[in-house]
Amino acid sequence: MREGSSLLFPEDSSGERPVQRPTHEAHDRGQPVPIQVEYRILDPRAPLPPNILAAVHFGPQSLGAALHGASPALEIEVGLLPLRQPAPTELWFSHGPVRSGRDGIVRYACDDHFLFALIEEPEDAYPGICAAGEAVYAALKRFQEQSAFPHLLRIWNYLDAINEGTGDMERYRQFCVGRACGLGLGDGANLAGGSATGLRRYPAATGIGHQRRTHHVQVFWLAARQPGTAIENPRQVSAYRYPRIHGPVSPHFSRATLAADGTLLVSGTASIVGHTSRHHDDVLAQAEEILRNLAELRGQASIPAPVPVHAETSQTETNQVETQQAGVNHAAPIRTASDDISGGHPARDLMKVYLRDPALLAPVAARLRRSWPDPQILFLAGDICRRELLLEIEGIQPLRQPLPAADPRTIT
Ligand code: 3EB
Repeated sequence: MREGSSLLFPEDSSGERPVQRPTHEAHDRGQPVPIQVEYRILDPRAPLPPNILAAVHFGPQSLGAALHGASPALEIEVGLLPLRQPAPTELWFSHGPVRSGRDGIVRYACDDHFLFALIEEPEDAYPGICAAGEAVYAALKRFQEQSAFPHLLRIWNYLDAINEGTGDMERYRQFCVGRACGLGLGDGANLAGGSATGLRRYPAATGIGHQRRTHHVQVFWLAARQPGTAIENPRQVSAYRYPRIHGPVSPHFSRATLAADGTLLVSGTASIVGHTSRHHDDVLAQAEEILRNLAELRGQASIPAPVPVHAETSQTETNQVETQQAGVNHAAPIRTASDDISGGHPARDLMKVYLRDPALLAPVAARLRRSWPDPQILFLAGDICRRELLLEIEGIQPLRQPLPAADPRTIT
């Protein structure tokens, strides 16, 4: 591996690896294709909407694969309990024809611009979570090295019983060891603090624990033909530089990826300042800290903060989702550049909120609603990778760029 670059997230793809040639190289040079994603409540009896690259379903029930099998989209079932019903599906829209397939343990779907891929491995096929994580990440790395979509933008990691085990044997910490080994980043001792390798560029990520046993390690990712930019948060020590007290091997991810189209893909963000967990037993204080971290990240990516909402809404949660789906967006002050091509679904911030204790939903939801004018927020019950943390929030923030004032679409 070349010093200073990462196979996961190469500095420069030109001539660096034998990739399949892109079908439409012009796209690589031209205007970046927008990432289009939304949460939508689907009729479980209906087929997936057209033009879907990937559909991420949440909940214990197996909803997607059997019923939606006609679509080439990659369908993913995340076994975390949604805290509001009906639960939306996360839909990643395609741009042009979708091809799907399987390569070893990797299932994938791609269009000409983006690839979504999934590995789900039964844990009992391995001696432990470390070995399972290593196998998953070795397969991911191998796949990505051959891929026509060499730029890994975003990874999600879901595992069972994430806080089980003590000290360095905690399953999350062991998963981090396996992840680094699978990526070929050397043994744990060399990686503590992340400085030994010189590797600095990682995709954004989420690492969350299932609250019921699925017996599987589930890792899925978004990769692109065009590179993104890794963003770090000055309020937080980069995760890959965490000191040894947090485990034998640092977690390898960036705080966010700014994709080529300006979409900010924000990693799971917790109440961590420096490298230390803050506000151990106070979920609202953790929420405030997370909002500060998110605001700092937005600043780093030069995206203006959303305008606070002062009026409480009387709509039910379901109505809010439906209103947003209809494209009504009274709170957002500006339209976004990708509105033009999103077929009547204005680009919006998406947030996914993982709560260790579902009983804390009401106060957290009330607090978040004050800061985010038009979020589509998906609340899930999930365990955070440090046991003192009660809350973690990830996000997708589309490019915000005012259209010219004369454009009639800016008049609301
Ligand atoms: C943190 O900041 C919180 O191991 O992939 C967030 C996002 C966290 C991703 C991962 C872990 C991961 O350290 C935990």
